[in-house]
Amino acid sequence: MAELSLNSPEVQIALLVVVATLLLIAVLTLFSGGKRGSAVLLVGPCNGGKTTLFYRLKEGSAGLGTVASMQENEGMVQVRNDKDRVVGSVRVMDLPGHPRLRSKLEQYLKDASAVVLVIDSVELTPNKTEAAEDLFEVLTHPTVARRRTPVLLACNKADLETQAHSVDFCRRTIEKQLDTMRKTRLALGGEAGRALSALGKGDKPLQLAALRSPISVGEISAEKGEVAEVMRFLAKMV
Ligand SMILES: Nc1nc2c(ncn2[C@@H]2O[C@H](COP(=O)(O)OP(=O)(O)OP(=O)(O)O)[C@@H](O)[C@H]2O)c(=O)[nH]1
Ligand SMILES: [Mg+2]
Repeated sequence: MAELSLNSPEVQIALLVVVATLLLIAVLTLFSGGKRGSAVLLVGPCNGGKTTLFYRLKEGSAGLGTVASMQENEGMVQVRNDKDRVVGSVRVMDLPGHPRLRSKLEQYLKDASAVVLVIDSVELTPNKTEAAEDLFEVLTHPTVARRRTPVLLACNKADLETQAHSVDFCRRTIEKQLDTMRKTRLALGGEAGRALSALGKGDKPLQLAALRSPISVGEISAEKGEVAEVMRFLAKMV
């Protein structure tokens, strides 16, 4: 059998094929956003109902959600389809809403497979700035922007029917607030490291439906166990 040397055309072609394949894999990985994160994050202003939702999803009960969280809760949640059949499980993290405890959000977003922004649809107006700030942090996070991490805007406390704002009102309010925030931040500059382009070009009013990360909006009641919108969202992750 003839010996193959590095200079032989067969070896050089084989090497070329290997290098080209590796390059192709690297480019595909880069453009598909790299690996998906491993946890679904529950974020949002204080009192929105994150911890209540966390226990509802994890244990089927409302838990002790009356105390402001001082630290994260983490657990596995069984995901069920519309026929109530278990289709998998996801790791869920409930983060404290208090601004002083929110500094870890940056870190957690690096490993998020999805984000649920829980807002109180009764107390929306006093909390809209904080809610939009959270959404801003999430959407302009470089990893979220690169991976197009899905986001669910969960309008909670829908059981308080006469006081709760409609899903559409919640969406429009957050959209408007985020638009204002984007304008201010663009004008101020100094947002080094943030993927501001994830919020569009700034030449027309911001629309949640047109952003890079897919954003859905749903009405829930964590307390009453009406969390089908969240389950449907989680089912897309498994
Ligand atoms: N009516 C109603 N009340 C709810 C619902 N979900 C949560 N709550 C109440 O809202 C309050 C705050 O709930 P939490 O789950 O502690 O809120 P949180 O977002 O975890 O708050 P922080 O930990 O401070 O960020 C509690 O009194 C809950 O009982 C809901 O769907 N309906
Ligand atoms: Mg909490």
